[in-house]
Amino acid sequence: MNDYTPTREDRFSFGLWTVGWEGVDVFGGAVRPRLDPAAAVHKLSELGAYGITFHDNDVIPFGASPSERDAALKPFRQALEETGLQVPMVTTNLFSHPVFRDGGFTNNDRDVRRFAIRKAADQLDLGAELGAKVFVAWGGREGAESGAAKDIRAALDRYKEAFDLLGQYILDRGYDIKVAIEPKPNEPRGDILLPTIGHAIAFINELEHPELVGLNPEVGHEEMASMNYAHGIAQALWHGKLFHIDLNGQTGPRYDQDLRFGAGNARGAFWTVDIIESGGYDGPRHFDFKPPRTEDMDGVWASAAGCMRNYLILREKTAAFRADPEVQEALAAARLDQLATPTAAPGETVDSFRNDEFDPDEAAQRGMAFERLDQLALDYLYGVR
Ligand SMILES: [Mn+2]
Repeated sequence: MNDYTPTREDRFSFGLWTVGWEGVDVFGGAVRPRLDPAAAVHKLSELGAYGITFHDNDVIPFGASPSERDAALKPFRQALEETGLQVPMVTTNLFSHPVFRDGGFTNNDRDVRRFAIRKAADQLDLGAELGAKVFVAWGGREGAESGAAKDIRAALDRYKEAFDLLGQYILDRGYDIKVAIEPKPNEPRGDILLPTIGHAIAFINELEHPELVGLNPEVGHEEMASMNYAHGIAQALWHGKLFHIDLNGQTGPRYDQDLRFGAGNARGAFWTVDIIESGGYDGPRHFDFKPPRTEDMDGVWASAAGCMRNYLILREKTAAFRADPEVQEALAAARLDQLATPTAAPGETVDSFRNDEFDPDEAAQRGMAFERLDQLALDYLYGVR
């Protein structure tokens, strides 16, 4: 029996802001002390993670002078060297400081937009230096609460302009970094631009360098919009756009819960691991969760360990499900092989099968046998198979 102990080969990574969340929410202040970034690196390494990710201001205070910046980075870099922990992804905080009250890249104030792009470029420089391959762009403040205050078409022009400028910056500097947009429907803004995976994919197609930009879909963000996360990342894979993932837990369309991965919608988590493991995604298994405010630091680390443990449990269960001969048989009964077969044979046109013999009434009698197949999956999930 597997004891579900993570190793670096599992490629688990955590945002510094996840285990470092002090518990400040809309209704209350901090419940935990600030977590030293270097200490977070050591503890995550000890727990079996291979990577840590961060927003610029998770490590470097906003507005730091060059010497303050170096001083803040020094112990963090040293901890990375000591542990061998990787920095596979970096991101920029364009939402906390009051200057971003109306967002960064789509702020109505042009001066703020220019500042936001400079701030993102600075973090691209640092990410490149630390070996990051992905730059996540979560536009949490890019949105509105009211109507006329935001001209959505103009805002999308500015959003595109920001990604075009940063894409050119990446090319000019020769950085081996791709950008991953993280959709979210709302919170903190009443309505956020690029609210779902689908909106973001359509937007990327309008960019100057669409090849540099893909997605970082988060479980909770899609489920807040009542979307099916596994379907969403499957579509992102289909477009070749799944550049990164944010794993966590959510219970339906409510506030962004950021539960540890595997908590919340457990059935959704099963299919999420199934598609990640079988769909060709080869990036980090990154957790973006918030250890609840109820927890002290021991609880924080228990929560982080739980993310990895749940992933490994589900990885084992989904692999067993896929390998089960009875499942193979149920997949065939559900005609998955037919779905994988092109509707037209090579060279056929619509006219080729215009006169096919077909009895709709007879075909209408065929059940799809999906329930038996799904129950086999639930038997694995519930631990009885
Ligand atoms: Mn979230």
